[in-house]
Amino acid sequence: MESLFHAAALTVANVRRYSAENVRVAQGRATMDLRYPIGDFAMPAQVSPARRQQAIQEIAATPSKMRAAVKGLSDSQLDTPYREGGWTVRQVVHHVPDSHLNAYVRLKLALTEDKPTIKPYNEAAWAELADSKSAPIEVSQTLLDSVHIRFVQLWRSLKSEHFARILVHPEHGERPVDWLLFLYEWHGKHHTAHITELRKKRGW
Ligand code: NI
Repeated sequence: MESLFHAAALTVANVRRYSAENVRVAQGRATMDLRYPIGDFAMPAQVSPARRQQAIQEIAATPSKMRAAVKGLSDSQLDTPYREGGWTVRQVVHHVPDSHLNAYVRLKLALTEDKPTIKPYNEAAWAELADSKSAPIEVSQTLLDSVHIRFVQLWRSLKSEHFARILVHPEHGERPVDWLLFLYEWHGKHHTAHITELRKKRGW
C-alpha cells in the first residue's frame, strides 16, 4: 500500500510522504478513513515480552486471516478496487507477500549484520507489475504461508537483546527490530481489513 518503503513509515506523515497512494488519499478525510481501516501504525505504548508474543501470534495468523478475507470472491470481485482509486483486492493480496518478503529479509539483515542499511522498494510500482495485476491469488496465498512459516520461526527464536538490534532506513534513520515486529503485526491486519471492509460495504 505504500510506495518507496511503506514499512519504514513510523508516522502518518511519513506514510503519506513516501506513498503515491497516500498522496491521493491525503486530499480527502473520507478517503483517508478507507485507507486506514484499523488506524495508522503506532508502536505500542509499552513493549513487553507478552506484547511481543501477541504480535508474533498475529503474524502467525496473518496467512489464514487473508485466506478467510478473500474466500469465495469471484475474479471480478478480486479485480475491484477496495476504494476509489485504490488497489484491487488482487493487488492487495499480492502486495502482502511482496512486503513481508522484504520484511523477512530486513529482519535477517538486522540479525546478522551491524546496523545494516536496508533497501527500500517502490511498492506502488511493484503493484502495477504483471504478476501483481493478474496472477491468481492462490500463488500469493501459498507464498505468504511459506514466508510466514520462516518469519514466525525466526521471531519465536529471538531473545530480548535481538529486539534492540538496529537497522538503518535510508530516509528514516535507525529503527530497532521491535519496530519491524509491530509494524508487520499491523500491516497484515491493515490489508486484511481493506478486503473485509470492502466486503461489508458491498454485501459480498
Ligand atoms: Ni502495505
